[in-house]
Amino acid sequence: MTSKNSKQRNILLIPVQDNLSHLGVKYLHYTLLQKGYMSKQLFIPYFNARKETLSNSLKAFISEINPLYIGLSLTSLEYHRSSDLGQFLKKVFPNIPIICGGIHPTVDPESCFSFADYVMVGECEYSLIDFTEALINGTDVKEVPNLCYMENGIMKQNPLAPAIQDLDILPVFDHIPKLSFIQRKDGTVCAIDRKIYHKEGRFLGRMYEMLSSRGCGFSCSYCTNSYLNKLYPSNKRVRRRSIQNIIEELEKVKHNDPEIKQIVFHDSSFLIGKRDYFKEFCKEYKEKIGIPFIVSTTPTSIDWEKLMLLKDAGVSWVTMALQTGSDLINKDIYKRYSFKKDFFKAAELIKKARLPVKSDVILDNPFEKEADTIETIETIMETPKPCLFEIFSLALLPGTELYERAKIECPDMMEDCRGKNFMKFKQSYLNMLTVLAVYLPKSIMKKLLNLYKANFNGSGIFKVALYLSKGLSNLYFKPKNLFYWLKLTRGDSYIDTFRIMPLYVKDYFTYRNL
Ligand code: B12
Ligand code: SF4
Repeated sequence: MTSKNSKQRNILLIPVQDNLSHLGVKYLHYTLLQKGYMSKQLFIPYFNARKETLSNSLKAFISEINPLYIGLSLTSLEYHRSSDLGQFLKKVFPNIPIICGGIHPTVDPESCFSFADYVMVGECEYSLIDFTEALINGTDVKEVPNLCYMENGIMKQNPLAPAIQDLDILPVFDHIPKLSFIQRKDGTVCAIDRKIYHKEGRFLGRMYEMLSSRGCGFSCSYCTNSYLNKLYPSNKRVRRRSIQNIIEELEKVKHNDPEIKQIVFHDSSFLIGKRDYFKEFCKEYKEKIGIPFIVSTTPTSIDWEKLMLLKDAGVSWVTMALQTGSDLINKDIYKRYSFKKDFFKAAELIKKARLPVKSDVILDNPFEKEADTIETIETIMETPKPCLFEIFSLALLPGTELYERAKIECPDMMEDCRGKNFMKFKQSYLNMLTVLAVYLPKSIMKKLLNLYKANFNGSGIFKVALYLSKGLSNLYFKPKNLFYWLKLTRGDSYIDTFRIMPLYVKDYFTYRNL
């Protein structure tokens, strides 16, 4: 049994990303606090091991709190940053154990032992409590579920604890997270209060990001959800929180920061599920929260009734990914059973509801032929404007079905996804055309595409036309599209559009995504 006093040792959790939007660590931090442990969360958006001012103040902060252990959380994107941080911490604080977790350690635990003493896979709210208790009590951590450790140079992996089925048992959050700190650009580390959160958080700290469920109804071959579905085969695909539990969190959040302008539900497939649940959710949300909100889903789960319920409750937009305009790639390569016709049907309904289309596309797929990418471009051209597509470069993530397939079928096209910038796609003519299709009128795009088809290797005329169109798009069509897109998210009101704009401008230029 852990005594009350021994619980007073600090624990330090660091999400190794360049912003303050981390839900997984928030869950760990709040669960530790709920159980009476002294967890502290530290954000390090500007961390750079080579900058002395940054590392010295980090050293001073960690020495002062002298944590029992340091927990790092990372996606594959943050692998190199985490490795730099972990090695720096090991050098300065050789006696403080480092444990890491998150989606990258879950899919590729072994790769994290170069900078961590322990790795945890899967959902870890309760296994991290077990780990903490074992450290405090001096018992063997090697019994802790989900834990991986090294023994004689070989990685040992303990059995997984079952994933949490009743999400309502988890603590509800605050908008300005409790006992949380940030290392600012000048190196100083300070506690996060509302003023600092509004300066440093994404969207001027005026958006509240949350999850109303875990999991996804789909199992696309490139996505780590396909890996998680295999890791937890007996899980329900989508585990939902009760409506009361979601509303309780949002009421607390609204009270905590009355300046919140937008709620973002990061659920992978918000609209999959029973219709009655949505009816009830939209009614309660409208009555008790009433702040504009954003959801994501797959095109196949959008219908008129659900859209109307969402619109009435104040939805700003519904993100629904296209990924590729090629049905063949969706079906055979991505195992994503949402096709072009589903996308267009949903896009038309969204247009009819006077909401803007927001979608995602994946480029740089080694399995895609030129004709497939052209289909994507043509699908974007046909999408009702104003629309917004976020364009990502495919990362072959370890553990996913597509990764395993690519290893066999196109080994020379494999690249290390650790540290890969998902937002940076290859600079090919077709990729450039894909981006232009989002903003340029169909008539101009048709001419460009015809020129491309006629002059495969990019003739002089094609290049001139392409770069002129790019200039025109950047100077006129893109800003116009973005403005009218934003206006539709605000019920077509100019006043509300100008009011919300400052939230997006800084973020758009910093992170290049919404
Ligand atoms: C919500 C979400 C976002 C949100 C918030 C992200 C965040 N950092 O919280 C936003 C929109 C900002 C976002 C952005 C992006 N995301 Co995202 N996102 C998700 C999503 C849908 C859910 C994540 C989540 O909150 N899950 C619920 C929590 C509870 O789970 P969790 O974070 O995994 O944490 C648990 C465990 O991992 C573990 N754990 C976590 N940290 C630690 C630390 C320690 C010490 C321990 C012991 C345990 C532990 O315990 C936690 C509690 O159970 C996932 C899909 C997925 N299945 O995870 C993708 C996912 C994480 N995103 C992904 C990507 C690629 C991105 C983007 C690059 C854009 C894009 N292409 O989607 C950007 C940039 C990310 C960034 N680092 O800033 C990938 C990452 C793949 C990879 N291997 O790196 C995922 C897995 C989706 C996918 N495509 O497969 N994302
Ligand atoms: S629909 Fe999205 S979140 Fe769900 S498995 Fe496919 S890519 Fe992943």
